[in-house]
Amino acid sequence: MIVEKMETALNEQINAEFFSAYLYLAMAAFFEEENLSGCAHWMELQYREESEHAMKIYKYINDRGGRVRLDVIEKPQDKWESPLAAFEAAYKHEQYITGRINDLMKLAVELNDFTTQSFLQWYLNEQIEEEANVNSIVQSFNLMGNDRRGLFMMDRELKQRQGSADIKKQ
Ligand code: OFO
Repeated sequence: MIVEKMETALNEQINAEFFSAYLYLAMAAFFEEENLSGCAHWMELQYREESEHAMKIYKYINDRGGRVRLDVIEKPQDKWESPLAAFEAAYKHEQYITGRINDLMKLAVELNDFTTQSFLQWYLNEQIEEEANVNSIVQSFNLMGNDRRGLFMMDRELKQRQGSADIKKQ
């Protein structure tokens, strides 16, 4: 059985993960509109990954005999100044999510909830990759500057992303 305080915090994290999914889907739609199908594809896979992150917590709460409570998902921003600005926003968002996972871990430690600590370890590790992946894209965009050919190449590269296992290599 999971204590109520932990259950509430995990339910809030389900919402945060679904918001992440929604934000990345909004970015995918933005890139579609900009005719950058590789960037759109990358973001669409990110949307799927975030939904999986949410569902992993959903399952965990149920497995621990808790109660999943879904809340309203905030409307995401849907326009950015440039492809770089969108990826920068994604990087900032991942840093925010890392902070949230750290807070969840702190709470699990305070509550002596060893099972949840073990469960959250996966998310701590995942956040290292989430931040690193998007930051490396931001760095590539920065190097490229205003080079249109570079943008074309970058878009082609991002199209190669094949799913959660493959993204770690990009
Ligand atoms: Fe769920 O890791 Fe990104 O937000």
